[in-house]
Amino acid sequence: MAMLFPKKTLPPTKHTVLKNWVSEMAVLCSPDKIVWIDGSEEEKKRLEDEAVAIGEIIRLNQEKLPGCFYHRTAVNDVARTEHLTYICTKKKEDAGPTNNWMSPKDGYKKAGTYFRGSMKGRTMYVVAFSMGPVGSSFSKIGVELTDSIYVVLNMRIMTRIGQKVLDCLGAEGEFTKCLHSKAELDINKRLILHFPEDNAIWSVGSGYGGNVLLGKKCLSLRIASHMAKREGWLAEHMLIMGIEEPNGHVEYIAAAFPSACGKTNLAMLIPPEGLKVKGYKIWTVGDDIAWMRIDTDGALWAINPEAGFFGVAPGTNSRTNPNAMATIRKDTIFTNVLLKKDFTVWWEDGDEPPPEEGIDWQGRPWKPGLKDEAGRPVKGAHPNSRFTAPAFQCPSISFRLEHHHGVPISAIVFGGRRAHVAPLVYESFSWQHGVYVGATMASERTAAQVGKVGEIRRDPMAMLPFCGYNMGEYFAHWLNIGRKLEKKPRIFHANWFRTDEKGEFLWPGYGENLRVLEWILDRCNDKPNAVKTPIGYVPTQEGLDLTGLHISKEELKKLLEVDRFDWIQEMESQREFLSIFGEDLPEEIWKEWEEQNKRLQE
Ligand code: O2Y
Ligand code: MN
Repeated sequence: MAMLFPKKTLPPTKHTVLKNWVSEMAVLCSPDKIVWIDGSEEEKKRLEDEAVAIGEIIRLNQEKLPGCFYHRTAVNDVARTEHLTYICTKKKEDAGPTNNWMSPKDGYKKAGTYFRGSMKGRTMYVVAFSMGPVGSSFSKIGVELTDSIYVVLNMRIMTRIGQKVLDCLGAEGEFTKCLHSKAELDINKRLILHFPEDNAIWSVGSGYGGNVLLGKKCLSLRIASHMAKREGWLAEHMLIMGIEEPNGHVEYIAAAFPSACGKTNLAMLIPPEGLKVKGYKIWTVGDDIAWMRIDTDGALWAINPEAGFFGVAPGTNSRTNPNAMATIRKDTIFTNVLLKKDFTVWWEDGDEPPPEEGIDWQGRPWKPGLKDEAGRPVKGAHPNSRFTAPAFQCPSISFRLEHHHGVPISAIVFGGRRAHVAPLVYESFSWQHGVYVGATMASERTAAQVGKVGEIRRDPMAMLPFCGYNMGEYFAHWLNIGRKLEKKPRIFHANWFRTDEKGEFLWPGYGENLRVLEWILDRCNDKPNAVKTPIGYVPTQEGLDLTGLHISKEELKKLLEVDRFDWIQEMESQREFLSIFGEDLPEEIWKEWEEQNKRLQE
């Protein structure tokens, strides 16, 4: 069904499949207008002015926060909605036991009813974007159709967009078809659907973050993990950072932690005083996603497909993350934080004391000490409020972010938030053992999360919400990659959150985590500063450089302890979890589980 484009907005591409698809989606959504995004500065200015005029964003104090804007989402639309997120494959088993599944036919039909006519009175923006540097053979192109200027402005920061991407796509290039409409912002008519077999994403009824910036979790993890399985690479929920050693050599690590474990802080770490004298420097390549492949040298190389940070505001301050604070001083979009009278922003656990008054994330007047009807404190900023900021503004950004080839990975770190059981750090015995460690990693629920405090949530490789196919097959894919790698990164597990009997953290975290990374790099260089335990190699008492830290011998012992009693219980919990995958779980993972269980019983 061809639709005529108004002359002014002639599609700036010769890609017939793309043009036909845009026409077809326009017929479905009935926008008043179609605008092809070129990515220019003039266009940015125009979109900002228009979004301000219609109240979609608020211009912040341009003297104090140049180029910054404020956005509030609907009250029921403040986080990813995992229960409305589906993998739509022909066969249910291809989505696996950990994903919501819908058939493609049902998915298109159900979401189609929500999309029909949803853009009446609105503009459909056509945003061509590249995940990864434009033109790199490791990058992937997507085109997002959206009726939200907020989405366009965020995509502009988080990805590379516009004419240069359309040019790179040419007349026949492959792209992911991403359709988004806020529609009625009705949670009962919200769906985030992934069609890996069609290379398509449909998101409707939301205007927030991970649900609508379709290049991020939807394309770069769910769709990309499916592509990666087919094409022989890895799409992972990992930060990438470079550690410049005292001799000037930079080693890169990739690390996977579940959401809310401080990934952004770790990626932008500043060396603590005690280690700074040694001459370490940290280079941030990415804070959330890593695409990794085996290169011709037989090593694992990674790119960060994103170009910006979509970080949580509350808790971000000059102590926890000075680099993030420097990054968001200009050209940043703030979402759901508190708006101050002088049109600057505030959030809980930031740098400043609460303002005397402000407008909270729900648009209501707020002042410190405010309580709701039930007597509970009312927060000024939503706990999941965000900043969207360009990566190049980060003082620790690595020039390799724009490097087409990426960076070689020396170590992979899996981590979780465990008050007990998991030591501060340990090294797996082999790639296969490391995959088992990643497959069984877990976090305990904190008071800040919904559910029972302390409850264990297994989150393999931090990919549970993001793996676009059967996770049993995903583990098999990891094992296969290991078989092909000639220079395998070593695999570690870290836990910054171990507590003492009083519930106090034993490890100071933040910049001090570099001491653990230093040990990890020592291990990659075969330093014998480790002792063998049933679960892997743990630092010797002298293995970590603790210069300038006040940690007693007892505390260090507790931090590094592998308690057999706790671990035997842990193994039972792991067995229960692994059983979910039935026949799809590779036998190598069971073998690693059994051998570790045996070592613990000995
Ligand atoms: O709540 C959202 O929509 C965003 S979630 C998110 C954002 C940036 C990086 N990681 C995450 C995550 O949940 O892992
Ligand atoms: Mn994430």
